[in-house]
Amino acid sequence: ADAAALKRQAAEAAFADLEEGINLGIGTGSTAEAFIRVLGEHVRAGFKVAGVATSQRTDRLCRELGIPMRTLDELPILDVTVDGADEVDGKLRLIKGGGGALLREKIVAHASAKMIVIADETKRVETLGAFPLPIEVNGFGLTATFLSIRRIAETMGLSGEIILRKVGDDPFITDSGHLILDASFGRIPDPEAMSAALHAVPGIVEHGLFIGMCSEAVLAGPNGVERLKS
Ligand code: DER
Repeated sequence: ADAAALKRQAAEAAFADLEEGINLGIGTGSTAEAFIRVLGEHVRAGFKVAGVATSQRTDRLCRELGIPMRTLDELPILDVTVDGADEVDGKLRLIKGGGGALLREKIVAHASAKMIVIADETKRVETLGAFPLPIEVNGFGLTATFLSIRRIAETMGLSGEIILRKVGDDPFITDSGHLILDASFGRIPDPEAMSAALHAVPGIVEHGLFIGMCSEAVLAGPNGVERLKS
């Protein structure tokens, strides 16, 4: 099955778990978009739901497809968030942020009783970190923040490129007006320590390590759909 088919299989499997009438956080990225299209079909067939988007891009697509959308301020307590991931390890720790929406994704996931991650099984890893870790940073004092991240990596015996994400020649700007540094550490043996160290740096707004947030991963592969539960 091709990548698009696997994304749709994971999306349909996740949708099957959803009860009618829930307050639903809706993720960002190509797998999340496959889920949005599945959700849109069911909404058109009468499925009741109130959606809260994790990005302007997701909000636009949901509204185009007729999914009733609310803001997180209108619905600050969500039942479930369905979102993609760049990597999932055996403890359901995630790297997210490939799509540049990690801050709002993490805020929405944190406001949700459950977080279901949907992905094709190639996202399943033994150790997080092959995918460059997205780090959302304030533009003020960027070089100082960069140096802090490099120092943290060095104390953990890690090294690798830390680059400013760009769109063409311009820096990528997130929905919340921040910049993103992508840190290629190769592997992150202690994600909890890395998360805590990054959170201690004032110029870092948030990072793409999601620890203790994912309740279930729905992974689609050539042999069907596998569910990993925490
Ligand atoms: O940016 C994100 O966090 C996305 O969810 C990303 O992690 C997964 O995007 P994909 O479904 O397009 O691979």
